[in-house]
Amino acid sequence: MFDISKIRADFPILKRTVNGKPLVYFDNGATSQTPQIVIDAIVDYYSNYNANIHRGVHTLSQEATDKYEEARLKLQKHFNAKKSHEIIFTSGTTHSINIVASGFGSILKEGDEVIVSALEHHSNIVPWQMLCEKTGAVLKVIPMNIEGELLMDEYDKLVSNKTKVVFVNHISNALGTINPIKEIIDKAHKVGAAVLIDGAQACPHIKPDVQVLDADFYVASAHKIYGPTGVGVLYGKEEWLNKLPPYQGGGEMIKEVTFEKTTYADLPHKFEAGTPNISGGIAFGVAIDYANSIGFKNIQQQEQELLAYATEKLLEIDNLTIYGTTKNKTSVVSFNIDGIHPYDIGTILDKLGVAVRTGHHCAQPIMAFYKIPGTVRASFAFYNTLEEIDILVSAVKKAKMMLS
Ligand code: 7TS
Repeated sequence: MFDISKIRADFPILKRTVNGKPLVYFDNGATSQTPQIVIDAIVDYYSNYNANIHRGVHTLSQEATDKYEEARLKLQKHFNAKKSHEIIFTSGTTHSINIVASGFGSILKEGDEVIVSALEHHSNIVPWQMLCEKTGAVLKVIPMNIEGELLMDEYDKLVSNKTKVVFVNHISNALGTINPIKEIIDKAHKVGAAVLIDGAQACPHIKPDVQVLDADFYVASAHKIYGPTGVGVLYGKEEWLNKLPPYQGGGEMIKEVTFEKTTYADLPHKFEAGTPNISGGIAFGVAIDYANSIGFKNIQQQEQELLAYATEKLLEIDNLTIYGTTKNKTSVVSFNIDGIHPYDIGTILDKLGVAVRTGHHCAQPIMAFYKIPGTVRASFAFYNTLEEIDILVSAVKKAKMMLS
């Protein structure tokens, strides 16, 4: 049973007030909130077994190593990776994408093509542009329509034998669109191209199965999946991870070092140079356990109810436009009111205790498509309620009155 008051009690931050009002946290797309059980895992690590991993013979180091590797196994199971060494701990989605994009620097040749979508976060654009500058590869873009959907007919025209890698998000952060990634992957594979899926916005809502998807790379950040900041995951098929060169050199990623030549460690360590975010990795595993204990079906059901209600109520406000109107979307409502800057609405909402994100959401090409500077984005999680949406709607009405 989905008991919302019990669930909300898991998140201590939801009890706080902001500007004298109860916090209404609708910025889950930027970072989700953290349940007590995840906070406890971090405190437990620093209180009881803080030590470096993979090196000590002493008890604390072994305990820390065991817990960290246990977290890797939890992620392997969650994403359904074939092998645990296909799970690389990173500092987050941005880091994961940079590892892959930079690795393709040794594979791409001048004139090769790479394909991105119009719906990407800057994290999944800029590293690839840097790669194109370095290699002479050409960046092609799958365009979008006014609903915020990718034009798959156009994608069909872009994919060719020149295509070497395709990188798209599973879900758009600015609009909430769920992209047809299975179709994108299958079509790319027909021409032998690799596919990276940016799952940063998907993983809070969906349990991805990397084997069913047949994704070559799938990346995400713990802090959007009820875990801590500073830790993320790069799933990569073994064959691809073996093909890519290491991203960073340093301790723990080597087999043998001499001044003449260094040989690299096997997976996953080849991509995990230096001391990682140990407590973060362990807490990531706990967060994944927590999300699974709620159940992704329950998460989606609650969020879809919130999305439908918020969409209906916000559209009752005159001169309010919602961007991202596809039926196939997650719990994100990105909107503007004619003649009012999103930042001004966000500032008034904050005075009323409602946290939203305003601006271009690190997706400037989407804003350019709609010819707007940005939007107000309310992004909901399963611990949000219909009552909170009523508070948002009346706060937006108040802001509109004050700013018109
Ligand atoms: N990709 C997508 C689709 C994202 O939404 C984000 C962060 C990133 C990559 C980068 O993740 P990071 O953890 O490495 O920073 N998105 C947002 C957002 O929508 N608001 O703040 C951060």
